[in-house]
Amino acid sequence: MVTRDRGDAVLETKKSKLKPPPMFKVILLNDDFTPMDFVVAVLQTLFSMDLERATRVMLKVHKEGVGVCGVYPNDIAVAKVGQVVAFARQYQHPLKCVMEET
Ligand code: TYC
Repeated sequence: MVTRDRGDAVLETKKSKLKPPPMFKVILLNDDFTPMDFVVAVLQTLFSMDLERATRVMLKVHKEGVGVCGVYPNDIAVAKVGQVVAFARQYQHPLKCVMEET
């Protein structure tokens, strides 16, 4: 592609052949047993949310069934899901966490 700047210099630019990496939503699912304050702690600890945002996301999951914790490249999303599930199981909570391509 040829473009000209205001001083009429010619700039050769090429279309990048690199696709942006696929991105994945990390999603929390509701259940009837995991305590609300545990879910809030998960969102604060593993997703760096402040108390207000963590509470808002937890209540969305509680009311609507699902909520997004964050959007990450594949390897980070896999690690986050693993951390959530490992943390929950450590305390015998059935909390579910999945990932989904955006
Ligand atoms: N529904 C749970 C309760 O009433 C709270 C909860 C919220 C559980 C979000 C999981 O991802 C979740 N204790």
